Amino acid sequence: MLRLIECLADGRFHSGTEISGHIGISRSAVCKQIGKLKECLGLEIFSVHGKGYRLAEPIQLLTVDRIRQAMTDESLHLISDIEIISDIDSTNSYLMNRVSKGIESGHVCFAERQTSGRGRRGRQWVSPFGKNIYLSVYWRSMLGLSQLSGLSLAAGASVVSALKKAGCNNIGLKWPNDVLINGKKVAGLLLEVSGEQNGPANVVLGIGVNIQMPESDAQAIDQPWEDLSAVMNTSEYHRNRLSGMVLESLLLSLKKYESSGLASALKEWREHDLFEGKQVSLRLADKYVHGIYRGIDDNGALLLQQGRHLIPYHGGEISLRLKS
Ligand code: BT5
Repeated sequence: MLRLIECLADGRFHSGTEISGHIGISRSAVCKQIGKLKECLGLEIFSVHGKGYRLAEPIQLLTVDRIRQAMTDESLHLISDIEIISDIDSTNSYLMNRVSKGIESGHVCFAERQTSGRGRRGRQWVSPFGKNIYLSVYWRSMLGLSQLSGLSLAAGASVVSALKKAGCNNIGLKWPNDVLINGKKVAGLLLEVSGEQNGPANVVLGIGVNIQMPESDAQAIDQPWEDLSAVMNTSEYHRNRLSGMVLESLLLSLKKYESSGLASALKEWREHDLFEGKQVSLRLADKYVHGIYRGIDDNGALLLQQGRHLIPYHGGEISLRLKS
């Protein structure tokens, strides 16, 4: 089916005869596969008598070569393997499963679509085909589990810097792991770790970035969302190029964290913190607490000013909302 998508990727009309010649299947097989693309991958495809088939929107498919071209040697040598999978439940789940079967640190997995993309605590990550970035990296860390709690903060800060370099404005961070544009969520990070309390640990770091989210898929997102195409020219910045830039920043932040922990990313995180000084509510396991958000401490804990007290709140069952 990928070859068929490649034929249609430019968003122009292609006749059944042309496609069947190109991928070496009969015209009736082309017709059947078009049906499958619509049904299984949720792609919108127009078929017009006498003209053929065309995708409602062009698609920039991911390729390993193009992703690598967008990266520098410094990050490329941290990669042991890159896989691009068309259709998968979740790139994080995939790598978590592969860890027990033995993969090398620096194993990277991209997907064109996720059928069960995951956020934290069982939440869903909406992941339609061919439009956004869904990426996970496996990293073998020498640090202990407790030392890794600040890693998703460090990675989030580095991704924001990379997207800013690509020309994306009005972008910043919401504790602990959300990237927002114009106050709406454009990307999220999911860190999963297993291993020994004092190290080593297996780390799978996943990120989803919306590049061009179709409205029809976005209906499943239950909070304000944004995509990069709203604030930058994403046809100039090809999906492969953005994927390479995001992957590079993730890999370099993993490497840097290994030697200096969160300390090296604190300045960057604080510069991009969107909530400083705002009245917020924190949802804890069993209650809400309210106060003024005062940024993060050196361990990455959220600081909430309640009256004259400055109280640190650590990850876990906390979610941050602007106080309504
Ligand atoms: C996150 O969780 O933000 C982490 C998302 C990580 C996704 C990547 S994709 C590659 C890798 N493989 C995976 O399976 N996951 C990772 P959390 O903070 O729990 O936020 C989840 C919430 O974000 C949902 O409950 C929705 O409200 C919202 N959401 C879901 N899909 C979204 C999207 N595409 N864009 C913006 N917001 C979304």
